[in-house]
Amino acid sequence: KHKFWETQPVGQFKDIGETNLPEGPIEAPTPLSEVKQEPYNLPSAYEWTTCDMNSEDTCNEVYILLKNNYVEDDENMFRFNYSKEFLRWALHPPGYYTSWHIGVRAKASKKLVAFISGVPARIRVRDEVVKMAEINFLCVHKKLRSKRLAPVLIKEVTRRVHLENIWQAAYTAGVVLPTPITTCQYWHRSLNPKKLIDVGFSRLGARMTMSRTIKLYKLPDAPATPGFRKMELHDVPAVTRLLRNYLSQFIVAPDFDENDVEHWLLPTEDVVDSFLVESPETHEITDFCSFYTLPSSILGNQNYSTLKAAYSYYNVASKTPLLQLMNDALIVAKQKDFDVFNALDVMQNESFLKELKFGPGDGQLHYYVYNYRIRQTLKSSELGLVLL
Ligand code: NHW
Ligand code: EN5
Repeated sequence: KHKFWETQPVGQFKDIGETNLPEGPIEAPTPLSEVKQEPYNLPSAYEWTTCDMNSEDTCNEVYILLKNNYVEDDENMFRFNYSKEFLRWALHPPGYYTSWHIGVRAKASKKLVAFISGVPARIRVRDEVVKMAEINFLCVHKKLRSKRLAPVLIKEVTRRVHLENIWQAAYTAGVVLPTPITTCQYWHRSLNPKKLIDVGFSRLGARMTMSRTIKLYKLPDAPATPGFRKMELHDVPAVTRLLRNYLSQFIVAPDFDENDVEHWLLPTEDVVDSFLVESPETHEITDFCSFYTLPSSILGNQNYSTLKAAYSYYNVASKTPLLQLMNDALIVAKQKDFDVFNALDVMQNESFLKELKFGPGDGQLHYYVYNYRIRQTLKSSELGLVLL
C-alpha cells in the first residue's frame, strides 16, 4: 500500500500496539562520509534548484507555485495562499540552511514545478531535546502529480538534512501516512459569518436566520483584559520564560530560546500577531496569545477571491483565564478584519473552543516524526507543537 513509506524509518502500521519497542531513534546516524554526496536522480526533463528566498524573483516563483498548487480542502473550494512575507519568515528562522529550500525546474522552460523545504528546530520529546528538521511546503505542480516525484523530493531533503548531521524531522499532513504521533481536529470560529456563508465556508444553521447568526458571533469592540497589549522586542525574555514554563507540560513541544521567540513570536505585519498581558500593578508579563495569518484563495466565487484566516499559534494563560485571553484574541483578530479564527485541539485549546463558539471543521491534521519512535499515539492535548 505505501511502497515509499514502507522503506522509511517511520512507525509502520503493522507495529501499532508493539509496546515493547524502545522509544527514540529508529535508525542510528551514519558517518557523514557515508551520506550520499550527489543529489537523487530526477526524470531527465527536470533539474534541482536551491531556492534563495532572499531573492525577490525566487521567492515570487515559490509563492506562485504554492498559490496555484498547494493544499486544498476536500471539496476543492479553498486553497492555502501563504504570502511572500510569510514564506520568507517561515523559511528564515535562526540557523536556517538555504540548502534545505529545494526546488525542481523544468530544464527547457526553467519553470519551477515542485518544492520542499526544511528548517532546523529543537523539539523536546518527553525529557529529551532532539535536533530536527521541520518539513513543510511539499508541493508538486498539478500537471505532474502521481509520477512518484514526491518521494524523490522527500529523499533529497532527507539527504541534505543528514549532511548537516541532523537525523530526525517533524511534519504535519492532512492525509494519513505511516504513522501519526497524534491526530488533531481543526476548529473554526466565525468572525465574518455572512461572508463565510456566502463563500460556502460555513452554512446557515438549522432554524437560524442571517441576522440571528450575525448576532450570535458578535464580539466586543475592544479586549477586556486590563494590560492587554501587543508584544514588543523588550518582552522577549519574559515571553520566553512564560512560554518555556508552559510548554514543559506537553510530551512533544519545541524547545524555544530567546532567539526563537524573537523570530517566531515577535509581531510581523500580516504574518504573526502576538499579544500579552502586563499587570497594571506589578508590570509582570502574566499571559500571552498569538496567531498567524494564512489566507486561502476562494476557488470560483463571483464576489470574493480571498478568505482571511487567523490560526491560533502559542497561547499561555498564567493569571487571566485562558477563555478570557482567547476571547480577547478573537476581538483583536476581528478588529484586524480576519473572517475566521482557526485552532487545533492541541495543548489546552479544548478548554475554550466550545464556549467561544468554535465549531469542528471537516479537516484533520496528522502530526508525524521521522526516525523517532514514540511509544504510543498521543492525545492531541499532549502535543505542544504548532507547525505553519
Ligand atoms: S502537508 C502538504 C503537502 N502538500 C500538498 O498537499 C499540496 C498539494 N499536493 C501535492 O502537491 C505539509 C502533491 O499531491 C504531493 C504528493 C506533493 C503532496 N507527505 O509524487 P507522488 C508538508 O509539506 C506520498 C508525505 O506520486 P503526488 C509536509 C504518498 O503517500 N508523503 O504523489 C511534507 C505516496 O507514498 P506511498 C506524501 O500526489 C512532509 C507518494 O507520496 C504526502 O504527485 C514530507 C506518492 O508520490 C504528504 N503530504 O505528490 C515528508 N502526500 O508510500 C517529510 C503524498 O504511500 C519526511 N505522499 O506510496 C521527513 C524528511 C526529512 C527527514 C530528515 C532526517
Ligand atoms: C500543514 N501545514 O481541509 C498543512 N481545512 O477544517 C497541511 N474546512 O477549512 C495540512 N470542504 O470545516 C492541511 N468549515 C490539512 C487541512 C486542509 C484544509 C482543510 C478545513 C479544516 C476547512 C472548512 C471549510 C470546508 C469547505 C468544504 C470548514 C466549517 C466551518 C464552520 C463554522 C461555524 C461553526 C461550525 C464550523
